[in-house]
Amino acid sequence: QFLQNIITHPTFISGDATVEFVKNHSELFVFRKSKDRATKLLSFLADVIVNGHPDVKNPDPSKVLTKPDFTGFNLNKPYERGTKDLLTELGPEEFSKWLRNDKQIHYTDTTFRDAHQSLLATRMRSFDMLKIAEAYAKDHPQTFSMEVWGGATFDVCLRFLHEDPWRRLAEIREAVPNILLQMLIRGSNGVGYKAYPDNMIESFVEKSWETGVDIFRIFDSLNWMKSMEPCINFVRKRTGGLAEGAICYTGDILNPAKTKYNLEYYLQLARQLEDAGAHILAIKDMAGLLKPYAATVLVEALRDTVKLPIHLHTHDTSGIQSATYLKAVEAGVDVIDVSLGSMSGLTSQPNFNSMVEAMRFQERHREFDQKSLNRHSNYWETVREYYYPFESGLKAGTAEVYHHEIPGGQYSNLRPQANALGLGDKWELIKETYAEVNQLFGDLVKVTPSSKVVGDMALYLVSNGLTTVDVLERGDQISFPESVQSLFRGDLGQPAGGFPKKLQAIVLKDEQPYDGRPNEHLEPINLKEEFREFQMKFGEHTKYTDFLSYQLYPKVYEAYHKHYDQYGNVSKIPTRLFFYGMQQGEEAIIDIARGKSIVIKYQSLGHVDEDGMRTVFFKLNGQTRNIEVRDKS
Ligand code: BTN
Ligand code: 3PY
Ligand code: ZN
Repeated sequence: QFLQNIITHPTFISGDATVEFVKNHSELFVFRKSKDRATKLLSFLADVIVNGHPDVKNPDPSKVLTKPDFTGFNLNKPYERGTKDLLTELGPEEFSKWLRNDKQIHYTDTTFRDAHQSLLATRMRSFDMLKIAEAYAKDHPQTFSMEVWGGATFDVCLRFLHEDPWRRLAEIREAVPNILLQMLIRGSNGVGYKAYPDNMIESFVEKSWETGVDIFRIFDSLNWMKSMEPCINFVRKRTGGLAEGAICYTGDILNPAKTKYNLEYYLQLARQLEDAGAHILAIKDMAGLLKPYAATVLVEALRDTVKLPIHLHTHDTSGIQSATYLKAVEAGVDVIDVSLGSMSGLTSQPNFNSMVEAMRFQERHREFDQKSLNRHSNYWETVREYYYPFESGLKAGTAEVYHHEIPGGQYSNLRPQANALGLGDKWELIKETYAEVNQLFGDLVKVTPSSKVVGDMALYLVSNGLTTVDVLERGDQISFPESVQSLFRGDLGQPAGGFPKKLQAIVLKDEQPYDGRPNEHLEPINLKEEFREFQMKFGEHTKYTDFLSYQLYPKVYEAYHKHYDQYGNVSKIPTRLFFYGMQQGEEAIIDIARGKSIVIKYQSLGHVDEDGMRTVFFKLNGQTRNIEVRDKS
C-alpha cells in the first residue's frame, strides 16, 4: 500500500521524481510494518501501564471505580417509532409545523454532548455512550432529540480521545435509529474556531447528515447573520434535516439600563433567521443568563413574532434555570434542553428527570417512565466517576454568572487553563477581568469562539499584571494575543454596533480591519483534487470524512492518524483501562469489532533495560504476548 502511494503519485508518474521528490515527500517512504489490531491495542495498554495516560496527570490510587449496574435494562424489545420516523414521513417543513402545534412539552437530551462538554471538559468517550445508547433509544422513544455531536466534541474526540468523531456519530446512529440526532455547528466556523471556505462547510454539512445528524443547531459567536445564512442554506439544499437557527442570548432584557441586547434586538434576529429559512428557532442561552421572568417575556414575544417552533437551551450555572424552563413552558416554548440527572446542573443543563416530574399532572406534561430515567441517570452516575480527573470543582450554583457571563462550556475549561499558567490563586481576579474585558470590547456576545478571545485577553492581562485601563492608556506598547488581533481584524465577523473604534486601532496598530465575510477572502477548496492528495499522503484506506477532519484540524488530524497507525481504534478499550491502565493479574475482554472479542491478561512488568525499554507481559487469547515500551519517567 505504501509502495502504491509512491507509484501513483503524479510527480512519480510524470517521470520527474528526483532526489528532491524523495526529500519533499519523506512521508511516502516510511515503510512501517503494520501490526495487527490486537497487538496495536496491547501496545496502547502497555504504554498506559508503564507511563500512565498523558491526559491524567495525578491519578488517585485510592479511587474505587465500580461497574454500572445493568440489571433492569432490557434490550430484547423493539425500537418504538420516534421523531426520526416522523421527520422521514413529513419532511422538514411539515415537521416544523407539527412541532409548533404539538401541545405537550418536548425534551432534548444533551447528555452525550453539552452535558459532558460543560462538566467533564468534553472527555466522555464513545465507549460509555455506546454501552447505553440502544437502551436509551428503546426506553425513551418519546424524546424529541439527542444532542450527540458538534461543538467542542469534534476537536476533543480527535485530539485527546484519539477517536474518529465520524465513527462515533455513525455508531450512535446505528444504536438510535428512531430519535432525532442533533449537532451544534458554529456557522461558517463549522466545528472549528475560524471561518472556513463555504464549499468545505457545505460538504461537511452534507456528510454530517449522511452519517447521522438530523438537526443542525446553527449559531454565530457574534449573532452575525452573514455567518449563519450560508449554513442554513446548506442544510436546506444538501440534507433532509432540520435547520435550527440560534439566537445567542446575553445580557438581561428586563434590565432597562442594558439597552444593547434588548427585546427588539432578539426579535429582529428571530425574523432574520425565519427569513433565512430556519425550520426551528433556538434560544441559545450558553451562560445561563435568561432569568425566569425574562423567559416569559422573550418566549411570548418570539411566539408572536415568528411562526417557527421554539427550542430553548440553557446552562444551570446560577442554579435557577429550571424555574426559567417552567416560565418558558407556560409561555409556549416547544422544546427544552435537559440532561439526565447525574449529568445535570451547575454548568450543564437542568435535570431531565426532575423537569419531567415538575410537569407531571400539568397540561403540557409528556409522559416518561421515571424509573427508567433514573436507571439511566444511575448508569451515568457510576460512569462519571471514571472521569474524575476532568471535573471542574465547581460545587454550587453561583449568581456571579450574571456579572462575568462566562458560558457553561468555557467555565470548566478556563479554570484548568488558569491553573496551567500558574494563575490558580488568581481565579477571582480572572473572573473579574473577564467581565472588564467584555466591557472594554464593547459588550460582546460571548460563546465559542468569541468567548475564547475574551478569556485569552483576561488571562493575558492577569498574567502580565495589566488592567483594562493600561490597555487604553499605553496599548501601543502592548502586543496583543493573536486571537485578540484576529477578532478586531474581523476574522470572527462583526458584532452588533461594530467594534469600539479607539480600541480597534490600539489592537491592530498599522493593520486595516475588514467588515465583509471572512470566507469571502477564502478560495473554494478543490475538494476532489485535495482529497486525492490527502489519500496520497495518508493512505488509500482513509475516508472522505477523514479528509474533512483534516481540513478542519490539519495538525490534530495528523497526530490522530499517527496514533491510529500505532495503536489502532482505541475507542473500543473500556474507559477504566484507557485512562488508568490494567492491574497486574487483571483480565479484560475487549470487543474490537462486531462479534469479535479478544481476551487480554496483564501478567507482569519487566525492569527498565539499558535502552530505557521495559517489557510488559500479556496473555492474548491465552497466548503469551510481550510488548516493549519506552519508560518515559
Ligand atoms: C470494566 O470496567 O473493566 C468493564 C466492565 C464494565 C463496563 C462498564 S461499561 C461503562 C463503564 N466504562 C468502563 O470502562 N467500564 C464500565
Ligand atoms: C460550542 O460551540 O462548543 C458551544 O457549546 C457553545 O456553547
Ligand atoms: Zn450549551
